[in-house]
Amino acid sequence: MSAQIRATPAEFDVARYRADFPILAERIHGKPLVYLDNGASSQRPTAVLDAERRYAEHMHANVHRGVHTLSQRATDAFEGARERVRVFLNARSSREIIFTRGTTEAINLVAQSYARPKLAPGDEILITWLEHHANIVPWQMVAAATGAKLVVAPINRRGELELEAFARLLGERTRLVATAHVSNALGTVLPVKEIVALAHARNIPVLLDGAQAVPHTAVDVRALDCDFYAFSAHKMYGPTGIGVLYGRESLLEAMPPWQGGGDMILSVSFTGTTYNELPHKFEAGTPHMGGAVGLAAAIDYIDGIGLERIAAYEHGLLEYATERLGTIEGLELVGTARDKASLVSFTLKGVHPHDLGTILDQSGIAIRTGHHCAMPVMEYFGVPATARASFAFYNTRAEIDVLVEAVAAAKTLFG
Ligand code: 7TS
Repeated sequence: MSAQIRATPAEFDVARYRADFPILAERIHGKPLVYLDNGASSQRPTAVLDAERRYAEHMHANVHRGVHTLSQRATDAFEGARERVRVFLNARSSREIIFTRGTTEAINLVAQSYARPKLAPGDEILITWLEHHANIVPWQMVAAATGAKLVVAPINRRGELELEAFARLLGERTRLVATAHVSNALGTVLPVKEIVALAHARNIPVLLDGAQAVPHTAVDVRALDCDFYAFSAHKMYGPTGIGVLYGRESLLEAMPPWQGGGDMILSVSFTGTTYNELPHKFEAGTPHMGGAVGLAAAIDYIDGIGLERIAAYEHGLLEYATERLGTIEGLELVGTARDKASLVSFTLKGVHPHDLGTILDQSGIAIRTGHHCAMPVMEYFGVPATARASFAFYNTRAEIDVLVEAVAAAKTLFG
């Protein structure tokens, strides 16, 4: 991610931050854990674990329904977390913050509740070639149900979106643009401000999949001017099972609920049901209150370090890893965008990524191998899979050295 501030390791007290993450002290096969699978799920600091535990020990009851003290505490904690997310995203109102199970559910909500009722045969949804399956399949599903078409904007060999081609694909029939903010398979940072401006010039709303962006960069939904923004807590040092859909209030207001049940209604009778107000209209059933509290704690934790400093430090890790991995013969980077978040995807001649992943695990190194739920990206680059090391601010150059040595050793073994 482009960084204005350059933080050297000396200015960024990574040892101190590492101490906040108990799991980083684990040993795997007798070796210190080198956790480089943050793109799949990041680890949780004590501050988050403590917040979840405090909630369970002192606040838990069901929300929005009891008059008893614990129910009020739980409601306050849950709604407090919503307000924390609002501030984090700089949204205008907490009515625009919907808690979901994660990015996947947030995108499905927009697909089913915003897109599906609007789409007619021949209408188009525009995505890009580098999307995670979570930002492909929900659109294929609504397209199949409505006769709409999925249109895919191309990328180039560096793994960057071809912005001019994207602009040309915005047409009379485009009803929605849905694109990643940062690609999980390649690390590419997309020019989301330009994307939004191009789409808005034609009155087309834009959904941004921010799953891989929020841990690495400050997101301001008002500055981005996007209409929907989705992310998961578990990729930003929070718990699993909780995520967020930000939606522009005027759009959310006009959308029908997508799941029915408790909490999303004001009154129910057999002659008709009145739906609750935003954001509750989209939160049927008992939500993941402990998760929301954990997410708020993760936001506090990240803010305490500063996303600018995190981005700058991680940028250093990315540059170091790119340079060092580049010295290994037969290693090819997949995804070399000029603006990249801190992950490296690569192939190694003669070694299948899955074998590489298994060998690295023997050295205590956790990376992800496979198609990264982005099969069209693999198809584009003509590879079945890649190995991916994705960095967090708690990773170090010494860990990258361990990775590079283990990859080089694997190459010797197989090569
Ligand atoms: N969008 C992007 C860009 C993602 O990277 C992911 C998860 C999702 C959506 C789905 O998020 P979820 O929390 O709802 O599952 N990406 C990955 C990954 O890269 N490796 O494992 C999961």
